[in-house]
Amino acid sequence: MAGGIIGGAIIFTSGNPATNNAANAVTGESISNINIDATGNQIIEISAKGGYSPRETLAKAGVPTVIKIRTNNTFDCSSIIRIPSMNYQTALPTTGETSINIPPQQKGTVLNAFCGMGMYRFEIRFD
Ligand SMILES: [Cu+2]
Repeated sequence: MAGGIIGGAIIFTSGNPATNNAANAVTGESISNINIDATGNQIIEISAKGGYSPRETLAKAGVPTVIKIRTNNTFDCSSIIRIPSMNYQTALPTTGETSINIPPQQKGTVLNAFCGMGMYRFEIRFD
């Protein structure tokens, strides 16, 4: 038997694995953490556990946006989210989903979010 996936690891062949624009090495499909819901909201999914993933998201400017943050047995400080430019801070549930509504952003805006202590972060670029 040649090749295959060992231990279920996904290896990215191109791009920065921290971004939402990486390609799946097996299927070649692009992986995106953005969906548009029935009402036209842009939904951005971020997971929080020992940091945030993906750390960089390229999103659409000018549309109402919801950041959905998923926790799953998250006991570290990434369970506290701060978005200083929006004066936003919240404590996420240990396991669950938290939605943060973001008004339409201007092209070029970069939204930075941090953990409670400021050591983990993620950013969303609106273009
Ligand atoms: Cu922290």
